[in-house]
Amino acid sequence: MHIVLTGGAGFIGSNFIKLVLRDRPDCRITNLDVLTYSGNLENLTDIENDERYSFVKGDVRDPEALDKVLADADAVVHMAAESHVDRSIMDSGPFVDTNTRGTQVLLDAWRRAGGNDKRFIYVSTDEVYGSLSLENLEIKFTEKTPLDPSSPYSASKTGGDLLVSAYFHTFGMNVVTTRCSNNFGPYQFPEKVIPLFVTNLMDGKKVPLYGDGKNVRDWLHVDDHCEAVLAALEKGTAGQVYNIGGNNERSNLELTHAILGLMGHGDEMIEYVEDRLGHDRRYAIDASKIKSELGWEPSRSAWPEALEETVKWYVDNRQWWERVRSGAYQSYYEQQYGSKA
Ligand code: NAD
Ligand code: TDX
Repeated sequence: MHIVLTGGAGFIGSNFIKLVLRDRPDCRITNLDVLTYSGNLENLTDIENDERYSFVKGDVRDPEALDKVLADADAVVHMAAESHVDRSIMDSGPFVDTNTRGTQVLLDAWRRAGGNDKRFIYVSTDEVYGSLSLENLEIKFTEKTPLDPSSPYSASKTGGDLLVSAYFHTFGMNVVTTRCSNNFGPYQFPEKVIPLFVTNLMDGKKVPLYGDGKNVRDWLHVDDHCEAVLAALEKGTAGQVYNIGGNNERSNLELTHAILGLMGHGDEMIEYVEDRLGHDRRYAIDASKIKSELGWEPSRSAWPEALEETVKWYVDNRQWWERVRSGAYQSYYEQQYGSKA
């Protein structure tokens, strides 16, 4: 099988490529990525010479580039996106353009390439469901929960999500959508909370905790997520949505204390800062459908072991994140955190 993956130079995409090359000897994978600030080919140096892997620098909004790369593909896994909520609050334009319009351009190109009956996976997010309250912790997002996104990021992902659904209903396209919770693991861009906090502490800086720190996220190891995407690719039913979660709900304060503990620091390193605008209070995933229908459940997200292993990866790979930070990311980082942390 020849898979075209979009966004494979990013955090989840680069981990997905390694998983496919390791666990699916019969698969070839082509990585189409335009290399924005978060796309980093250094994430792939250990497999770049594998003859089953190839890289094409290209944009999901560019129909000509897509026509070339999709010509002999058997499946598409669409991960390319602008992915950081805080950036979408600063400037939503690139989010709508890549996450919504880019998905439409890609869907049309896949149909032109004869892909209507071949699998197309859209990697969506739990953020399309909006926010849950802290009042009743029994309530979780199911695939039937109405879409109610609250940030420009999640609205732009919802645009893509709805287009994928429309292409199933209109053209009978062979699409499957996955909606996962917060990923953690190696090679995550150090703007996201876990690598940001670990790298700040390594630099002797405080960690900027938004608001009261009581917001809750469901933490999923990236390897678990990639396994679930592979299950959806191979066994999912066309037109269906599958929620993917780690059964691992933690408040940001709990997460922060765990990171501080692992790194030998106390509460004095927390700096409570102004809350994120429109900050979603709680995400929680009911992943029973993917377990019962596709036989997937998380096996790598166990807490605190998985967090400890991830923290260690950033501690051991200072060169990686220093290089990442010194690029285009630097001015954003200073603008966002320079005076705060
Ligand atoms: P990331 O920001 O690390 O990587 C995104 C990749 O997409 C980068 O390599 C970037 O260069 C590429 N890209 C961006 N715009 C592009 C364009 N126009 N054309 C081609 N390539 C482009 O993001 P990530 O955390 O790896 O997320 C991957 C996907 O998973 C996204 O669709 C995101 O919405 C979704 N997701 C992420 C999480 C999470 O916790 N990280 C959770 C749920 C869903
Ligand atoms: O400096 C910070 N301080 C802080 O308290 C940052 C960057 C974050 N936070 C809080 C905000 C969130 O409640 O930590 C939590 C996690 O924040 P992010 O790492 O920015 O992730 P989130 O906004 O939850 O979104 C992530 O998960 C869903 C990904 O970035 C999305 O791409 C994915 O769809």
